[in-house]
Amino acid sequence: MNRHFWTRRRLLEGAGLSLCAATATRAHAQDRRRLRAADNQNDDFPTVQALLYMDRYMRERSGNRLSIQVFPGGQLGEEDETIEQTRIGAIDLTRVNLAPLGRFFPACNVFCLPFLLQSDDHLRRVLDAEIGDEILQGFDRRGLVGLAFYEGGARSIYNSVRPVRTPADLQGLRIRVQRSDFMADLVRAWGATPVALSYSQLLPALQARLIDGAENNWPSYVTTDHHRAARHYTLTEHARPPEVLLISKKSWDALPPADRDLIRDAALASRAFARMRMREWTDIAQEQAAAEGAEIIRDFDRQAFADALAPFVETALADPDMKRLAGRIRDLA
Ligand code: GTR
Repeated sequence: MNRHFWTRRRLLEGAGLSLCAATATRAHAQDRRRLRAADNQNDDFPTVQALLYMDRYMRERSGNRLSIQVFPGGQLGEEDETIEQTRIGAIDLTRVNLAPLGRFFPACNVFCLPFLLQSDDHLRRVLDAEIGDEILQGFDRRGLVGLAFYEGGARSIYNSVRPVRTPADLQGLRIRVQRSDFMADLVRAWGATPVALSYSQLLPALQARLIDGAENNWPSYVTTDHHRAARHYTLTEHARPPEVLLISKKSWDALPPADRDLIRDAALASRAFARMRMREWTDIAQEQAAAEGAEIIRDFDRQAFADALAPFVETALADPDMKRLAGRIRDLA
């Protein structure tokens, strides 16, 4: 027997197990999948942390075969762009706010209907049940699969010019809004001038006084440093559009069912994690804003802000779908 052959055979027999393992590892490496995820918030923001949590969850349960590469800070583009890129499959996952999605999926605007959602608990009752599922399923129409909602917290108005206590104080102020016609109309109905600007351009625009203010939740106000540039924060809590995690239908359809199940499980687990983080960050952000000189305005006429928006709400509710949806949400208050 050819010595070389004999040695090889012995080697192969003796190392039978590790050979199998090696083959398996090769197969493993072949179907290894690293999904690319976009988020426009900074590294330690709850939504980005939730994506990183999801990555760990998937790695642990797939033996490192399935993972997520997270691109925070708008590296892959502004929300409009990442929605589109995800639709066409250039990005696998994107975490975005529901307000900019309202242009493509009008039902999302219901979360921006002023003063409709009363609290985080109310929002949770909506998102964790039928309405939430319907909205998630609605993304299928345009090449997206809705995986989970993350809470966004309540949005309030802030500016660098003066303390705002009535809608009259907003007259003439240039207030930045997300790319959302709905939000632009809302701000206009208060007498301010809406300016649609991307999230990343907002701080320089505030600093250069190109705009006077914006509206956002506590963690966004502080993690972006807006609280230093626009220190009057009026706790209007006028809208509560949540965040959503979407996966490209193209990426989704290319995955085996077991991987899809794992991704869904990971998304749900990350939702619980994000909630906890969001609560912590909301407290931290409030304290930090106050400690660093923001003026937090709690004593104002909330009703006057709601009254000023009555015609706007009436117009929005002229749409029967919106009216029905808003009614169902109100019933869960
Ligand atoms: C934040 C949200 C971002 C972005 C931002 C904005 O609350 O997390 O995704 O939508 O608001 O105002 O642009």
